[in-house]
Amino acid sequence: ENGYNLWLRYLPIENVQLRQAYQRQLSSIAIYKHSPTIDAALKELINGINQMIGKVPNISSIPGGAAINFKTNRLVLAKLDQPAIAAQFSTVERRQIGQEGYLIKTIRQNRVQQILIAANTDIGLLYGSFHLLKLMQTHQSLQALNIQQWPRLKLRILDHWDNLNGTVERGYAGYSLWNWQTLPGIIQKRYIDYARANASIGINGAVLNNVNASVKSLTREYLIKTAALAKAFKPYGIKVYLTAKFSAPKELGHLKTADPLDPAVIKWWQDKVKEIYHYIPNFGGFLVKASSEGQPGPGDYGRTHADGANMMAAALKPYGGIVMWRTFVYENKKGADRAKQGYEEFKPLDGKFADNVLLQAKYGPIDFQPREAFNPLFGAMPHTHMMMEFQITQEYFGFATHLVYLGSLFQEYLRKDTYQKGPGTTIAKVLEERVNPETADSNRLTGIAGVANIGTDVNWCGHPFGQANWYAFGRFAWNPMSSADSIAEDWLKMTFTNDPGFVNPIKKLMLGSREVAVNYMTPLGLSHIMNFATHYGPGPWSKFPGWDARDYHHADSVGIGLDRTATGSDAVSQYAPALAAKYSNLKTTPLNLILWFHHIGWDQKIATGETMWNSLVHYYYKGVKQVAAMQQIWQSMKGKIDEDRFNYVTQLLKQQHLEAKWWRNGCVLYFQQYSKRPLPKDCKEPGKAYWNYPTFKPDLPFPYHLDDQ
Ligand code: BDP
Repeated sequence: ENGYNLWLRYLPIENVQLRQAYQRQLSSIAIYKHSPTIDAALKELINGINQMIGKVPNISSIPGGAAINFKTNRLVLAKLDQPAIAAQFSTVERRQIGQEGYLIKTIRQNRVQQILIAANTDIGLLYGSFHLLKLMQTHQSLQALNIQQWPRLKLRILDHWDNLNGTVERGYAGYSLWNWQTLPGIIQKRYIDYARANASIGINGAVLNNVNASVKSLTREYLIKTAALAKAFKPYGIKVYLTAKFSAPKELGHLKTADPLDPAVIKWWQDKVKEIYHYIPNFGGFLVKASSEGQPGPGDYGRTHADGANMMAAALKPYGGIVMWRTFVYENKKGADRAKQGYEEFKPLDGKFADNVLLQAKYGPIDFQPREAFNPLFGAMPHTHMMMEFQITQEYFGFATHLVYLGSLFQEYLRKDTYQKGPGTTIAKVLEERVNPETADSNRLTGIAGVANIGTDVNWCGHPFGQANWYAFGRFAWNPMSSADSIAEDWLKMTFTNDPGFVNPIKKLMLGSREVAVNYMTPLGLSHIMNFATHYGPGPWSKFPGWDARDYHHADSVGIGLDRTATGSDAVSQYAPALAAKYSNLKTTPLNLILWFHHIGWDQKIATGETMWNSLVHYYYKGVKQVAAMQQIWQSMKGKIDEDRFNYVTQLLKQQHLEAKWWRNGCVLYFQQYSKRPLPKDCKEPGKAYWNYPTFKPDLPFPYHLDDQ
């Protein structure tokens, strides 16, 4: 068992009663019409059903316009333009599901039962088929189904930070999936399995290349390669997008400028877009990282982000393409609070972006940290389409070595209340554009993106539990108000086993795992204290020209944390007044963000009931203990799942435990230099042998020789 099949493992149903019920209910499948998407659905159903119940269903066709025939039990896969199918559902149901949703219903006449999967589109039928398979994978009854499902966000996109040479920026699961050398001729099975996995959770877009873009991806040669992938993904409802480097008119077009207001530049992009759609008729559009971390952008020509985004959007508009423009901008200036910069640059541009532009903002104002305050741009740009950017790849979460279930993180941010239009203005609502009902219509452009954690590793994600983060991202993209708990449960059942003796304890372990990592990495609202170059392991001592990690933690002889209230950087003022007031007062600031918003004296008592120093140390020690507890729980699962994955996760957890200590020891010893306080009595002195203290060399050796203390 190598994990290749992800959550699409269709294990034989061992419960005889259930298997027999499924066998009766799914002895045949009927469709009205074939199409590439319907055929993909049929293939998945036949394969899944056969694997789970050991019987290949018969496939039959129903003539268009025919009534439902109640002679046999069967599964019917049909669009709602068939009157006999439409008649089974209300007008509201049929409308509500839109262009990508589906309805699943069990109907009965006398003793004959039919399960209908109905949708307005073929892709809805494919999504519905995956839902039915999920019900079987999780051993649910099909007796009385009445399911209405539709996605709450229009664009549900994976961002691949893949370079054309096959490496993946911040990718920890092997190389890029896209083999540019053998494209367009060779369509690997893996591409199709990637598309299946995405379709099974409703992901409908993929940005194929790195945000730190190469113009090469826009050359004719690469467009033809990209077209082959786009064609392969199409039956699965996945559109491809490309990142567009702002300087492309200069680099590829040999123009003197890339100024977005220059007529020659405008023309160059128009021609390029025309060429793209010639090769890729269902091309989605561009993702752009501009005027950010050294990437070129409109700022180079004294133009605004809106000038740049709108110019590209105008070129894409005639073809239905869109622009996703990132808000990730900052300068590492001494004394400047990086958390404020995105808002400062973008907030004044609210309402200035074309209607086919979305701003793609990271969940926090800094950078995919284990925990940040939420990005104040959410809710503050009511006249702009805002799109969420999550990071599924664990750049700041122990790469593919640490078990961190991100479902909890996705849930935390999506449910955050921005208060921008009073209480209840959650980020989910902002993303769904449900805040202003008067401007909300079904065509509104809404979206969410996740930086993919997928590569050529046989199990796709490196860590077997990394798959859960891909899965959870898709489920939250489908419905931002989903629950991390039930997603974890489905994933565990589909990926491992339905045995409650495994599912219940491991679900609990998963749900706690993100907080555990926060505890041993960046407790109480600390951020960006990881090794500067790799973002792996501790580095509160990291120094870099112009700034250093101290700009993020502000530890000194008095205390620790950033004052972001009015007496400090005043970042609090970027939030709605109710929140600004809450965050300004240490007493009302959530405990898990106190060091994000306040500089706190070492001896000051905080809500834990202990002093700041003792609390900080206790969090680090607690994190390490929690990983040890995770190891123990995992050990008690021996025999409940396959040996291969059991042993692999065992090793990974052991490594995670070593590294949690690496974090604890590094951070506690480093901060102790400032606090000059002893460790609380119940905390054993961390081993110092392997640290080059007190010089705090920026790149500490990897802790292979960590002893078990
Ligand atoms: C940072 C990553 C860097 C990315 C950047 C981004 O370290 O590799 O290029 O985000 O999002 O977190 O553009």
